[in-house]
Amino acid sequence: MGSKRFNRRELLKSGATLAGGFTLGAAAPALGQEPMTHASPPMIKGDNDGQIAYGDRSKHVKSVRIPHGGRPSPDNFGLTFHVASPLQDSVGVITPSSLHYFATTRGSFLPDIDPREHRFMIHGLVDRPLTFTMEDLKRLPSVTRLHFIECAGNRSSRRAKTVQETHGMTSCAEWTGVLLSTLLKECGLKGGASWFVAEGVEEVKGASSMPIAKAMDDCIVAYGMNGEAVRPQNGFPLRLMVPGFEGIFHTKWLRRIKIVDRYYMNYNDYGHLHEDAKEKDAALSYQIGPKSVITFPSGGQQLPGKGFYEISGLAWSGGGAIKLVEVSTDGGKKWNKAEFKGTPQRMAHARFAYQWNWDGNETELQSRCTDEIGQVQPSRAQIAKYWNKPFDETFSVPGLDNSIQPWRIAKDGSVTNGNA
Ligand SMILES: Nc1nc2c(c(=O)[nH]1)N[C@H]1C(S)=C(S)[C@@H](COP(=O)(O)O)O[C@H]1N2
Ligand SMILES: [Mo]
Repeated sequence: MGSKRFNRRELLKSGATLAGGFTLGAAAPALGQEPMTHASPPMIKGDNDGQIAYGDRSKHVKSVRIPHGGRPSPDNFGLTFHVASPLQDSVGVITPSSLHYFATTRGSFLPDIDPREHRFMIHGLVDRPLTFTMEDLKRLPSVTRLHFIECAGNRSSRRAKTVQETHGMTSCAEWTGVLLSTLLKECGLKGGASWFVAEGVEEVKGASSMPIAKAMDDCIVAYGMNGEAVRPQNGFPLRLMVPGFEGIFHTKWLRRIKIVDRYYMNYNDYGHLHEDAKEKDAALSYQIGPKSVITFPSGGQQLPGKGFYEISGLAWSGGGAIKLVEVSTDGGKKWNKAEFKGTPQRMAHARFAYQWNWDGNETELQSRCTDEIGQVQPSRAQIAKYWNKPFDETFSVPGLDNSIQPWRIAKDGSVTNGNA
């Protein structure tokens, strides 16, 4: 290629048109005009950079997790709490394990579990209580599925500046393990079995009550994450996946499941005071609502100038697969259908995109999604109305926050939180 520049005429000649009918040349004369460089880069040296035994990313890639909600993690006592994923840099739908958000409800030292010693017991209202080793579990029929997890504390506030701060407490990974229903069939459920309690290994038990119907539907006792063993922070060697339910139910370092005949109040259930809970109501109230957010452009980013941009974002729902995402580039007046990158999976992040030609004027970007059971993502004003609260500067979402996130684009291309 030599030092020849890729000019506009060649681009048009090559027929490179973008979805939506733009050509790069027409929409963004400033794009693709950098001079070609020919200097050879220096080499990454030897294997002591950690490139051979376990590959590192490029030192030029700097994306990192941050403590969530201003609470230091680890704190002065070395306890880790909530840490948010850098969604602003995400592409596709899989969160790399190193960047998966993580959360421990009461602060935790990471349990260092020897998988050879680990045991997982199912007991209670079953015909045969069973205790599995990790080897036992790996002999059984497995499933591999994409699923998101989202912490109930994932919320947008006025103070939040970036999408990592507003939405970073969700991530999506490919999980591998045995369906809980497979194990429960081995144990045999007794009559009256209607709830189950899952427990982790910590002193402060990561225990939660869940309806048995969910256990028999799609819960996974997972040992694999993104093609390798689940990471310690995410529950090594074994965790429960409860697709679509609030993060707190996805019990990490899973040690025990007890089958019971009613709802039991556990340490983790403080937010769900279902003293008289009905299985069905509970399932609904445990589900994450339909939610989406634009990750590019998002708060703290800077658009270099007017012209073409592919707006990109993530959508997910506890109600199933995402059916539709709409994007507004004028503060919610007109909604345009976004495209999906790949087929949306049930209870998984879906990547959406919308081709946009920014005219350089101040505006606001928003996205909203609809899931397969017809639930539509609400605006903040709608949520305020639901809770019967005034929608003014004092408003903050009391329950789960699946509100539409606006990003304001200023004339100078800077992007800020539209809720601020
Ligand atoms: N045993 C145990 N499981 C747990 C927790 C915990 O503190 N202990 N935290 C829960 C919470 S609040 C969330 S949001 C999810 C987070 O999963 P992740 O850390 O893999 O992202 O795990 C849940 N499972
Ligand atoms: Mo959480």
